[in-house]
Amino acid sequence: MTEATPQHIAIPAGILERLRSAKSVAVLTGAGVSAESGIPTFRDKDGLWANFDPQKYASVEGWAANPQLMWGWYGVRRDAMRQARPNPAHIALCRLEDYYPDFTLVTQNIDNLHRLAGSTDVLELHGNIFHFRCSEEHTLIEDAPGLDAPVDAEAVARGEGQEVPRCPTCGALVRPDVVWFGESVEAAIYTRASAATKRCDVFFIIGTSSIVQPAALLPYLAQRHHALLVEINPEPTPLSALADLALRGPAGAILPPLVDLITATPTPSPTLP
Ligand code: BV8
Repeated sequence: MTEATPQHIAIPAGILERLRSAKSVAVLTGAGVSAESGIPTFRDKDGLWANFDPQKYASVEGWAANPQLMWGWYGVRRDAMRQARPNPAHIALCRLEDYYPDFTLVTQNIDNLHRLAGSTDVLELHGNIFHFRCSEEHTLIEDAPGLDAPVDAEAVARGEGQEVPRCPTCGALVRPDVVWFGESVEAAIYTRASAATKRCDVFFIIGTSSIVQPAALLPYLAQRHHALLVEINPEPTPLSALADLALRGPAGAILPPLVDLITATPTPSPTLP
């Protein structure tokens, strides 16, 4: 059976049938899904890490060494993410959530754009930049003096720290509720992500370099449990060789027509009179 596919997406009929008939689907997204919302990725040439060393700026050691500079750097990113809006990739993933009976979205992104797009029950492996917690008690903090104070982006770029708000309960420094290098992903979240990965019929890997652990282990777990692996990324990654289908291009351009194909009601073949 040949499928009328959008110009730039050629999907073998057998794979398209598996995509259409799947009951349980899991998706892992990375920074590439938010690239078309104007948020720089981590490792692309114009990525975040191009100017900032992740070990210095997104790690436990970095916080211990200079919490004021870390607070400033996260404040600059938070202000940029606050301006960002979901792009067609985020919206297309909401359509997939509506289509599949069992759908789990796991993201490495901290920008809140999946939730803003309407995805429900998003598993945020690396936390959320708009949430805060006490650096000592680890309790979530919704309000504290200075929590919303704007940061001076130019001062931060010059390496100048910004004043860090204090926990209203114990006075310890407030930190972003994100997972830094050298910190464990929240066990309950990773357990749910692993369970969804083990039971899924299809596992999408979208916009991630598949480098950061333990998120990068999930596609291998999916494959061990016989899921169909679909990668969407303009560039090849360490995972590409494992993928059953690798769609090369920006997620915002590929996902909408792909979801159209998956959710289309196949036209019944004409029956002879
Ligand atoms: C941990 C939050 C246990 C903060 C981030 C083996 C096993 C276990 C751990 C390790 C291990 N080896 C090394 C480690 C340690 C480390 C790690 O993985 N290091 C890497 C560098 C090798 N892992 C950890 O520390 C993790 N914790 O393992 O706990 C433990 C406990 C104690 C001591 C040791 C271990 C915690 C990792 C979480 C770190 N936090 N972010 C913040 O954001 O500031 S990671 C950061 O990287 C972001 O979350 C980001 O999302 C994530 C992954 O990057 P990507 O999303 O993939 O982004 P990237 O730029 O790399 O790629 C973008 C892709 O998009 C590219 O492929 C590009 O081609 C593509 N793209 C571009 N445009 C588009 C596009 N795709 C589609 N459409 C487009 N338009």
